[in-house]
Amino acid sequence: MTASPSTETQAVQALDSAHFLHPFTDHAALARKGARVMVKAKGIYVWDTEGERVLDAMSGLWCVNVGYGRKELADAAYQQMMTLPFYNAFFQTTNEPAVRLAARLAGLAPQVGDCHFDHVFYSSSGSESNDTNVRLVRRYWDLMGQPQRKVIIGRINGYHGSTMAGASLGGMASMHEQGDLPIPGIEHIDQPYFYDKGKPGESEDEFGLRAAGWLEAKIKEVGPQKVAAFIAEPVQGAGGVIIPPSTYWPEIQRIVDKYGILLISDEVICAFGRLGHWFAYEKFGYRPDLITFAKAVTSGYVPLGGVMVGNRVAQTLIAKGGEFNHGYTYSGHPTACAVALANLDLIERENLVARVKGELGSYFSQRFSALVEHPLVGAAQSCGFVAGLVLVKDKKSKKRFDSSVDVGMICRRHCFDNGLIMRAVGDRMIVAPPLIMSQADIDELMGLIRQALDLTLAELKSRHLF
Ligand code: PXG
Repeated sequence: MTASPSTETQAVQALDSAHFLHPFTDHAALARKGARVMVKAKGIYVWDTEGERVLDAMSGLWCVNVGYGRKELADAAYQQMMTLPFYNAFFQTTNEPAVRLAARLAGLAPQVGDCHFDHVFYSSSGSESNDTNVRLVRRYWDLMGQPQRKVIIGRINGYHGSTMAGASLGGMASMHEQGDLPIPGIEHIDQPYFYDKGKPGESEDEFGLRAAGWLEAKIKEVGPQKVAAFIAEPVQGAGGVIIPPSTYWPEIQRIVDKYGILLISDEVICAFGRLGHWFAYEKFGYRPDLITFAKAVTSGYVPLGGVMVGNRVAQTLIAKGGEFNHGYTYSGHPTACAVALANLDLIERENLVARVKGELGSYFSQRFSALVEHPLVGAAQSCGFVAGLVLVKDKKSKKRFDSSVDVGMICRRHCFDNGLIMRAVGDRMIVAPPLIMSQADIDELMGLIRQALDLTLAELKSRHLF
């Protein structure tokens, strides 16, 4: 990035700090530095006002699965806006894109055992969708004559959004600190992070069973009759790309079955091809009752989210529920749904799900896991097109950097200054690139990551921190 931006850029930066309160941002610090102003994007790249190009290995924010600049999506939005840009679905009306999308999504969610999805409830984001989940879960148990089942169990470092319910279901300590969260009725168990929490001599599979056991312990602690649901991401995304051991999900399924509680699979990041499946529960073989989706359903081109409502909940709600007093102005937004349909067409036509599951995913995984050879990298793993590595001070002893070093932020700065967008979560560096990446794009990405790691190592050495 150029040291001193143009006067035009500086003018935008000044307006930005005068008026725009950014999400998850230290506003005073940003005002001192000035935000980078992004102006255009194409394929896997984004450009700023200074003409600098960056490879966007985070797909916007885990969402631009089909890449940037897809005319088909702009055309779909234009057509729908000129026909019926918006109409509500509250008062006995519907619209064709919302109906077609619901049916299409139902068709894409595979039936596993008695787990079957015929219905969709729409929102405009992942956070709203998880608020909907809380409403649905509580309504379900009321209708089942068990209104005492109110408690929802989530996980430490899980991310389920930023509304009161979303932030509460999530397990981010920094979010809970602000605003007296979580709200009552939400409990958390620890995350299945083997590198961090595995005991010496314990195998990954043994650890997976132990980590799932924390759910059973929490259910017993709360009282099985009070627990309504467990919510989790198939692979924790914002928590640092924590890929669970293969034993974890089957054991979670056994436990939720044993206690009859609902299972919510928050697939806001993991669905729509990211893990090589339309929906991620299929990959891990579990049977959710509710699935949260958002982001890549439209590849982020317009906001849309929702909940896939499994038959256990949907049938009860429909048969016994009467009016469900919940919904959003934009539930079933025709333009958003039309863009989603065009996006699903693109994913299908370009075989993106199969590409991630097949050769390209294997190539990505092989190249990413090779990063473990770098002196700074303690472990590097991927699952489909999400990947995370941990930066360590000493590989042998697994010694980590002191949090005051903020090693992830050092690495992120070197990425950002050298043409790569990669996220830092504590001492973990993570990527979730667009699914359209070619083998050559993957090679370029890996080269940029290595370069950033080398620059980070050089800086740490020069500061006598390594
Ligand atoms: N669930 C999951 C699993 C998510 O990843 C949400 C819900 C909330 O979605 P909305 O659309 O309300 O933002 C998310 C969002 C990050 C980051 O820094 C991740 C998300 C959002 C913002 C930042 O990795 N995920």
